[in-house]
Amino acid sequence: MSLKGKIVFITGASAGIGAATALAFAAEGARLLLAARRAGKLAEVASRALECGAAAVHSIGLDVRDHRAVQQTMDELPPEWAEIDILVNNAGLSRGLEKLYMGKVQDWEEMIDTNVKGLLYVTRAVVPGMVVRGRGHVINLGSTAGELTYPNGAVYCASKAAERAINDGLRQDVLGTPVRVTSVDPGMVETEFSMVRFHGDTERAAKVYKGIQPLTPEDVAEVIVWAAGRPAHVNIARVLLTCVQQANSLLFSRSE
Ligand code: NDP
Ligand code: 8X3
Repeated sequence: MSLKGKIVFITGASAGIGAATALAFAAEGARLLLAARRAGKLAEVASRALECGAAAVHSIGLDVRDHRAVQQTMDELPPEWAEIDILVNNAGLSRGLEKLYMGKVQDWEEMIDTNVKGLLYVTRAVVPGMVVRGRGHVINLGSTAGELTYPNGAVYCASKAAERAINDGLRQDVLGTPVRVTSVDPGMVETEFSMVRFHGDTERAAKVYKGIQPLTPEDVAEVIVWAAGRPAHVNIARVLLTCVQQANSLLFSRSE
């Protein structure tokens, strides 16, 4: 399916997988609706997307945790941007890596509010239009963490297990319409993810990728664009991808 001129809405487009996905859809000539909280970073991605071939870019400062802001932003989109073809529910984060019984409630709330409730708010605001128009594709970012819980990561893993359930539930609920629903579930990808998880502790973040050649954001973006480009009658339900040095959430082969 050609992605040229399609309206692609990407949350969390200011960095990492979201930014790479914006550039990958740009190369296909898509029209990009980009959202995140950091306007400066988003503006940089927007101008790179135009250089890469995006047909047009519209950037939105948005915190997906704010239900009212999400609904209002969607309700007030300029008419030429309102008919979203592809939604990439990518905005997400982890906070902290510690035993559940020692965890910080604020970290839990940030993860659940962003990864679960934020994803739901955006989905609720966008999918009804897809159903009415009789076309659309929702691509959610899951994780290996959603399949297999690892120690000290229970709440992040739970948020991605919830993503998995929501992805499967939505696919059942749009059955009978042409709307497609996909979960793209990567293992370790080197982005700002670990810096955010460790609240800016660069040394701790670097250790995560020690002795590993992790996935790049571009590896994941390629899969997202591939899923979106399948013929209209094909629904890719889920893609699980890791670097070759990772078998699952718990098992790695690190070089010295
Ligand atoms: P990054 O930290 O590099 O990027 C996260 C993006 O999400 C940023 O653009 C950030 O933008 C945005 N974001 C975070 N909170 C909010 C919010 N409340 N409202 C709007 N945007 C928000 O991480 P990744 O690219 O690695 O992560 C992207 C997705 O991929 C996440 O869902 C993550 O869970 C998932 N994932 C990541 C893996 C990894 O190893 N990196 C592996 C598997 C899945 P801003 O701060 O400007 O708002
Ligand atoms: C991100 C991958 O293993 O760091 O979802 O949780 S992991």
